[in-house]
This record gives sequence, C-alpha cells and structure tokens, in this order.
Amino acid sequence: MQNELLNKERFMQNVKDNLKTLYRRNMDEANPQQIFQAVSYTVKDIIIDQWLATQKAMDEQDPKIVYYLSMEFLMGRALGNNLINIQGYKEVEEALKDIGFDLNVIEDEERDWALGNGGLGRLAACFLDSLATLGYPAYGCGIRYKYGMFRQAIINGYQVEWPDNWLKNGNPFELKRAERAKEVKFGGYVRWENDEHGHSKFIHEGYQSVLAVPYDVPITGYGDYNINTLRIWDAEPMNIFELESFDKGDYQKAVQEQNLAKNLVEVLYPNDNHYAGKELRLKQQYFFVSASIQAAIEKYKKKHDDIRKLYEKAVFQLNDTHPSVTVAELMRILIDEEGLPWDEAWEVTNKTCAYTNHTIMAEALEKWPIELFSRLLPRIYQIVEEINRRFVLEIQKNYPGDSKKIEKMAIIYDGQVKMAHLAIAGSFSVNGVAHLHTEILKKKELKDFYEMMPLKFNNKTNGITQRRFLLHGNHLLADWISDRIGKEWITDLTQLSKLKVYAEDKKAQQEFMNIKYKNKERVAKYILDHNGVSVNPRSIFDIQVKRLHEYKRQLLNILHVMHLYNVIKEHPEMDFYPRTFIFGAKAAAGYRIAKLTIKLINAVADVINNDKSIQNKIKVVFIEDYNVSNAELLFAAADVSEQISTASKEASGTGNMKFMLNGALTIGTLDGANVEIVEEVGIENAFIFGLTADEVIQYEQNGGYNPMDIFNHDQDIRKVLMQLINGFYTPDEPELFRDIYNSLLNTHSTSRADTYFILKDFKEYAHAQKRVEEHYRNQKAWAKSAILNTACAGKFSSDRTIQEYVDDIWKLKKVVVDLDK
Ligand code: 26R
Repeated sequence: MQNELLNKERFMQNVKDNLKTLYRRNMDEANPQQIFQAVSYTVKDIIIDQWLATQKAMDEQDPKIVYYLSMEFLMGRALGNNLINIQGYKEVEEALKDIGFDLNVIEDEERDWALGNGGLGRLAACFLDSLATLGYPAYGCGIRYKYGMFRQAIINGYQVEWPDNWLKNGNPFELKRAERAKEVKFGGYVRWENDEHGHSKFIHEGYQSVLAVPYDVPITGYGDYNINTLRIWDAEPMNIFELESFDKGDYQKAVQEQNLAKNLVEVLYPNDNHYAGKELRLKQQYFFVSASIQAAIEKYKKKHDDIRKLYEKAVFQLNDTHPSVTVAELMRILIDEEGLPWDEAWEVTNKTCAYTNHTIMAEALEKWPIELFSRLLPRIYQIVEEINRRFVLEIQKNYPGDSKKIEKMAIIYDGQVKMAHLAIAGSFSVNGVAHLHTEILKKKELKDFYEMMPLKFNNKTNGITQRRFLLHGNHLLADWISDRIGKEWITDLTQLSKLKVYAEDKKAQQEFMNIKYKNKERVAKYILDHNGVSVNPRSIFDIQVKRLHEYKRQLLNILHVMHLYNVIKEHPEMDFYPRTFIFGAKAAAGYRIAKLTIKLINAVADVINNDKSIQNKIKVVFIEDYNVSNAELLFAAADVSEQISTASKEASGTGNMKFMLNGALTIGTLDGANVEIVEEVGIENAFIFGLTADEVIQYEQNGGYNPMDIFNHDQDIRKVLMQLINGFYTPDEPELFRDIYNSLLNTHSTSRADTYFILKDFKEYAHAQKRVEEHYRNQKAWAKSAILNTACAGKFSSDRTIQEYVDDIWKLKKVVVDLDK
C-alpha cells in the first residue's frame, strides 16, 4: 500500500476484530451494513493516529487557524473519500474482493451526510478537503442536524419529502467531545450594575440555556498526514430534568430548556435562496456561532494572554450571512467577558472576521425583525444597535447630508436587522465567488458599500475538489489521466493542461470516448434500476442537476424538450441524433412553482418515454433524490452540461466545474463561473447563448420586456405554451400547469411576466442545442472538445481557491506533521 500505515493483512484483521466487538459476527456471517461499520472503524483507527499527530503539531507550532463558519456542510459520504485520501482505496477494494465483498456495495451502505442544501454547503465541504490536503490549519464549524436535507421521492410525478434520519445506524467517523461543551443563552433581559470598582457591569438574567456539545469529525487531506476537524454542535439540555424533583427548581423553565435543546438542531432548513424569517433559524445561527466562537477564544487563551492580538491566531470566515451574528457575539465576549473597551474590541473584531457573499437573489437576503431579534438575543441586539449607531456616523462623515445613503446602508432600518450589512461592517474582507459575481456586487448590489470601503472587496472564484469528483467519482478517467501525465494532478490540477496534446490524438480520443461510454452504461443501469426506464448509452447524455429554482431555468430545458418532441412528431423522417435528457433537483418544500416544474418534467417524461412512434429518439429521466453520491456518477457520464441560468443570477455555480472536469461540454449562458470556464476552454468548445448579464440588468431597470410579443410571433413557442394548458401532457387535468403558463405570460401582482427571460432566450437556446447535435455527430471533433474540457479544468480546483483565500485573506502557514513524534 502507498500509505505505510496501511498493511493489507493487518487491515483485514482489524476489520474482523471490529466485526466481533461490534456485532459478535464472523466475516462470513456479516451483512454489508456490518462490514461497512467494521471497515469504517478500521479506517478511523488509522486516521486517529494522524489526527493526534496533527493536533500535537498544531499545539507545538501554534499556527493561525481559519474557522470556517457555515450553517451547511454537504459532505456526501466519508468512507470512500477517506480511503482515497489515505491512499488505500484500491488495496482495500482488493482485500474485500478476496473475501467476496464489493467495495462499491459497502460504500452504498453509508448514508450521505446531507447537512446542506446545495452550492454553498458543498463548497464548504470542498474547502475542507482542500485545506486538509494543502496542510492549512482549519476548523469547519457547523450544526449536527439530526435530520439533514430531506430525501426526495417522486410519487405520481410529484415530489414527496421524507425525513433524512441519517444517524440511524450511528456515525462511525464522529467523536463526541462532551468535555468541550459550551453554554449558550437565549432570551431574558439585561441590566447594568456597578462592580466593586464603580465600573458599570452588564448583567444578563432570566435567560434560557442550552448546552452545545461538539462532535468532531476528522477531515483527511490527500496523501499528507494532515487531518483537520469538522466540529458540528449538538444541543442538550443544561440540566437533565428529573421528573421527581420538579418542586426543587423552576418547573416551567426546566421544561422550556428541554424543549429548546430538543428543537434547536432537529432539522436543516431546506430553503435555498429563500429567506423565511423563522425564529428557530435565528436560534440555530446564534447557537452554533456562540459555541464556535467561545471554543476558538478558549483555545487562543490557552497559549496567549493578550486578547487584543486574537487576529494573529484566528480568522472567522462567514459563509454567507447565516453566521453574521459572529460580529456581535465576538464583540460581546471581548467587551463583557474580556473587559476590552469598545474601540479596541471593534478593532479586534474587524481584523478577525471576513465575509463571503453567495447570492444576489433579493429574496435570499436575511433581515430579522427587531422585535424577534431583541427578544431572542437581548444583549446581542444592544451591541448591534451600538455597531449600527457608529456605522451610521461613519456614513454621515463620508456623505454629509445624504440620508439616502443611510437608508440604503444602515444595519438597522425599517424595523429590521440586516445581516449582510452587519457582516460587511464587521469584516475586513468581503468577497464574491466568481469574477462576474464580484463585479455585480461592486457595481450594483453592494455598490454603496464598495464606494465607501473599496479595499475590503475582492473576488475568489469557486472551485471543486478533484479528489472526490474525479479520482473517486470517475476511476476510469482518473487512471487514464494518470497513465498519461502521472499522478500530480491529484494535488495540482493545473497539470491537466498536459493532456492538451492528446486532444487531436485519434487513439486518445477513442479511449476517452470509451471511458465516457462505460460511465454512461453505469448510469443507464442506475436509471433502469431506479426509474424502470431503459436509455441508450449511445445517445447524447444531456444533464441538468442542481436545486430547482426559477432562475436556474429547468423550465427552459423542459420547454425545449417539449419543442423537440413536437418537431419529431411533425417530421418523423428528420434525422435526429438520439438524446437522453436527465434532470435531478430538489425543490424547497414550500416553493409551489418549483414543485410544479418537477411534475411537468415527469409528465413530459411519461408521455415521451412511452411514445413508441419516436423510436427512442428522446428519453427524459428525472433522477429521484439527487445528492452528492449519485451526482458523482452523473458528472462522470455527462456529454452535455446544462448551465442555463438567467445571466447575472447564478453567483458562480460549481456543478458546471464538475462536469467540465469529467469532459462534458457546457451549454450555458455567460453567467457566474461559466464565463471563466469559457475563457479557459475556448468558446468553440462550449455552446454559449442568450442574454448577457448587462442586457438582463438593462431590461430589469426598464421594467422587463413583453413576452406576448414572442408568444404572438413565434409559433413553435406558442405551440409549446398551449400544451401547458390544453391537457396535452395531463389529459385528466388540463389546467394543471396553468400557473407555469401564467408565470411566463401574465403580469401578476408580485412580479412581471417571465421574470427570468425564458421565452426571450428560448430561440437562441434551441439553436445552441442544434449546434450541440451537429458537433456530436462529428465524433472526433466532439472527443477533441471533451478532452480539452478536462485539460482546461485546472483553474477550477478548490486547491487554487483555498490558496487564494490563504494568500489574500487568511494569511495562514502550513502545519508540518511529523508522524514519528
Ligand atoms: C434561506 C436562506 C437565507 C438561504 C439563502 C441562500 C439559504 C441558502 C442559501 C444558499 C445560497 C447562498 C447558495 O447556495 N448559493 C450558491 O453558492 C454557491 C457557492 O458559492 C454558488 O456556486 C452558487 O452559484 C450559489 O447559488
């Protein structure tokens, strides 16, 4: 084995021993779940030594640490990834094969750690992987939700949500750290008192407490011996309430505190890009922020006594506005507990916090009603008020007499606490997640802030980890690449550019397309097993997988499929290259039009897949319960990557990068990181269409456009739209898709028609799809483009992104771990 810690015989002996201690079973009596557990504990054993060594090195070297504060970590599964990272995957695969087990099957026994919604949560997971691989000291700080992202079932074409009881079989990789628990206080009231020296002192009373209990998860880095920690907090009642003794204490309070602890971490909010203003969510935010900051300060104080230099050893990165209360919580601790005067506390806070923005969608902006905020967090609210008072003075100093500026920039305004404004005011760095996105922040969304403090703003284009999305997800391609250019790409993705010389090599093209074919067969089997639909791996696999949202325009995709179907029906003689359209998407449970779009996709699938007359020219498949694990399979099998958001709306996108890395060609708008993808691979190796961000913004500023013009003049579109309301796909319920029809054509009270320019972009999209087909017919040309996509994906490693965060924002030094110590 490449990892000296791994010895095949010893490994299997440990697995056997674990089986006995855990289940009193021998190998031949164990079921796959038991094998999964036993193997995982064996892997954990190996990791633990390295984890300890890392901790020891951190203790000795006392480096600056980044705390990545995030409400979401969309980790996927751990076992396969850990085996990859400790460089023992193939060996363990063989060892298990020797005794009749398939590692893939064992891996399938693990539930996804779905502690996130989508892009933002998965980015956090990729960042942890890169931080550990590069050897930078980091903690991920989050919440140990009892139920993660809901599991989606499709019943009669509709999405149905099931609870994700991911911890049901226990989690072999986590470690409960009861001794590190922290108290977090909610509610109550505050008053001032003079202490013995006559200084006024702040007193918080009548609050409810919960105990935040950390569970640590090892984050393995590839190859290196550095193991970082993801710390997720569980909530427990402070005092276990004893039934017999309720007369002893405050009965009411004891019951309330128990309920608080029980509800707090029960479930991840499944809303993506849509703020709902739920009190429990603010509780979750303060809960994990307070516990994490307390722990970080405790760690700092073990070695240092000048709290004013905290920023030399810690940096708090806020993953969107969700952990923005960090700014006020840090101020509270510095002032109330550490005794710093306001100005000094503010300087420390401002040098320690940094904020990343992940969306410009207005409905995603978090703003809490003052009433709620001050009731739940009375002391924190006082501090926010004071931060706001001083910030407003600052604005006035910069723009004397300009009350508009205060209206637009104040942290507290109109009865609300604006979390983005708090984050910006309290941070030394504000970054967007792709070049275009950062420019839009500077020129539009955060224009006023940028003008007042331009130096804070910077861009960090997102990235993805090649370890999971190529090395683990696409073994065949990974081996093929390593055979050609060696293995360095695993930790230096720019090495992939060495593949460019193979783009026109006939043999390489052939091999590349064969690998794609095998991966398509794997997905075809998955689809047959899960959907009962048979798809042809020789057809073009055209895939759109991501959260369902109007701005991501799954509707544009399915309307185009409906159009193609009409064309094929009208011209059965026409030459048409067979295509399989694959969708995967979860809709927020309360997002009506998104759920209806899922039903539409499934209704269209039903009709088209069962129409023998079109001779399998089109198949439409909806992958149930899209998640990190099935995503790995899908990226590997894609020919075409659908990245068709309304320009300006997708901050970056990261799925786009995963497809590209696996040799898919992008059909997309010039939005988010698509712009940079095209810069890298060349526009001739992608299919770009549609309005630009500037054009979209122009239209928006002029009140939109009139979709009726298109409806009246374009009969193809008109035919498709009429099929939404004439029962063509759902004869029993002809009115079913009326709301979708209306969203495209009717101005209604809340928004203008076709807010996302679907009809406006339709023609160009259809044309781009024609170009896809033509290009695919020329297999050599396609293979060349596909290889170039992989070869040009080097920029999009999260290793590159993390290095930029380290250089420009975090200023960290690598930890050197010596295993022999
Ligand atoms: C409910 C609420 C307040 C909320 C808002 C936004 C909850 C969740 C989100 C998720 C958003 C911020 C998100 O996931 N954004 C995505 O971040 C990715 C990583 O940066 C980007 O690639 C992607 O474009 C963006 O949509």
